[in-house]
Parts: sequence; structure tokens; C-alpha cells
Amino acid sequence: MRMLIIIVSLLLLPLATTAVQAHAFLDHATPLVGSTVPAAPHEVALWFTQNLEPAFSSVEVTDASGARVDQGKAAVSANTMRIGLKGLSPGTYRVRWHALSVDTHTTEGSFTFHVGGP
Ligand SMILES: [Cu+2]
Repeated sequence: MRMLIIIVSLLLLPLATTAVQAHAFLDHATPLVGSTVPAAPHEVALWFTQNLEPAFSSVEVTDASGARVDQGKAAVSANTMRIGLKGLSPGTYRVRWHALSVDTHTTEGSFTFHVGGP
């Protein structure tokens, strides 16, 4: 029985991989996901695994109290989203993104980064 489960899992693996590639997931970001940066960044940039629909893709950045520290609307182009930041003090910030990929699937996620002290 266990062997059968392993075989079925191996057979399904390529399907799962294909499904993942068909959606816009976060590929990488600056500041790096979970990173600590010594100086306050002026913007957050996100790169996705697929091109985005600009009208339905967004990102916001909040501080530890939940207040927004971004400058409003994100600039979306091809597979990237960028948003300007207000002057950040040392602390932890959360980036929340929503994406509609060109294949009409929506994805969302969030991550944090930390701005170090002086
Ligand atoms: Cu998709």
C-alpha cells in the first residue's frame, strides 16, 4: 500500500509542477523576503513567475501597527510590481500583494522585511 502511494505521488508530481507554473507567484523581491536591511529602502519591488494584469494587481506595505507606509498605487509592468515607500524608521514591515496573472488566476501572499537600527 505504501509503495502504491509513493508511485501515485510520483505520477502526480509533474501535474502539480505544471499547475504551479501556470499562476503568478512571487519569484523574488527587494528587499529580500524575510531579510534585514541596514538602511530604509525607497521602494519595494516584486518579481512574479508570470505577467500581471495591472488593473487587478496591487501591493501594500504596512508597519508593525498596521499603518500604511507605501506611497499609494503600485506600478505594474510585465511581471513586476513596484511601490514607493515613505521614510521608514527601524522596525518590521509587512508587504501584502494580490496578483491577477494574464491567465486570469488570482494569487496573493505576504512577507516581512526588517529595517535595522543605526
Ligand atoms: Cu494560473
